[in-house]
Amino acid sequence: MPHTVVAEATALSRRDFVKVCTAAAAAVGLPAWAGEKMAEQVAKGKKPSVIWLHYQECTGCTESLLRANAPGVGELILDLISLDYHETLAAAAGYQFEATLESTMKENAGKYVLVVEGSIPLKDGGVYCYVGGEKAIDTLTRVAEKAAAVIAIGSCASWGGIPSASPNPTGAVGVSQALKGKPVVALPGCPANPYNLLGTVLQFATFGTLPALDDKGRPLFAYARVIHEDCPRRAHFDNGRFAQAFGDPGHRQGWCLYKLGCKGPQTHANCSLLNFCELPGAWPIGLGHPCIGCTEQGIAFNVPIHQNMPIDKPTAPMAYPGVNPPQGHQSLIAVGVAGLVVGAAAGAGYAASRKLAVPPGQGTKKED
Ligand code: FSX
Ligand code: SF4
Ligand code: F3S
Repeated sequence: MPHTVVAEATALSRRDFVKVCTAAAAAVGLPAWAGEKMAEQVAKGKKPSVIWLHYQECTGCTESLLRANAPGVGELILDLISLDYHETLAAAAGYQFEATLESTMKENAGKYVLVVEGSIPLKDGGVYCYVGGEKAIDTLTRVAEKAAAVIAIGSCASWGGIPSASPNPTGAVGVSQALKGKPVVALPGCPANPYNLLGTVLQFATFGTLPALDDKGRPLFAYARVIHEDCPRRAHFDNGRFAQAFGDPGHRQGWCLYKLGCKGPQTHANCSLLNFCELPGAWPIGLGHPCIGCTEQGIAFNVPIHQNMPIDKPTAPMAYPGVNPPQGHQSLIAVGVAGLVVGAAAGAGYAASRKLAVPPGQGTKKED
């Protein structure tokens, strides 16, 4: 067996593990029994081997995975897979570590999952990024050839991200552009939301299949809706209450950030429902910053942060997520299930509308 670089042991009892798997399955839109089935597979030692390659990026995707609370998304993912090669987390180094890549590929040919973090430079023959003495594009092509599935984590790996911003000095592209003809699951986000890796891994490890994707290779369970549809500040948007400047009274009261350049109306992502680090409110809009469209090629690092976006869905939803989400620590289970409930309610319109009135003399109309 290849050397496993990340410890597999966790402090979770089997009962807790089944519980967390079930909640995680629900959070990412899989049936609850998928979590139970996954826990059974893990008990039988059936974990997919994963090779994780790093190229041009900031390592924020790995960092956000590791910064979750316990029992966290990161811990759960590391329980569901056998992470056999990961350049950031490896204890080994040099030739010994590079040998792990070769042995993992050999022993799991056609069965391993390749996760790529970071963009791939193609300009000037790809000379701008070498790892272990080999060009990024060469290692990527070689490792992807024998992979059962390829996952691009983060915006850099999905479509080039920050390294591809104009003037794109290295000719940085995403994995699907570098590997012509190979299906790639893209999980954009800068960093990617760890839940989206969890959902993809859960499905692959349990059923051996990949989630349904949109035309950009993004799983529909996470990227089918724009943030504006599920934003906790949406009631303020629909009632014309906008922050006009950072730090003004509207901003301090949590009003809509549209006029500060929020890209939520055009950005497909689920960070409004499944926040980062499993902390309610830990996402850009939750912290008072407009969305910069980090999951969208053509918006993030392209459209100026404070430029206003067109509105395609002007009609108010049937129900709003709460405008004052609870703050502080919350468990994976609570966040996952809350995310599912909010998503279902907002999507299906079961709950009563909670439109708020504009306080006299405050707020502005949308068209202002
Ligand atoms: Fe890119 Fe991931 Fe942004 Fe960083 O590595 S998506 S620069 S947060 O972390 O690839
Ligand atoms: Fe939320 Fe931005 Fe839409 Fe306002 S414009 S409701 S802050 S997504
Ligand atoms: Fe990214 Fe916007 Fe969410 S910047 S993390 S898609 S709020």
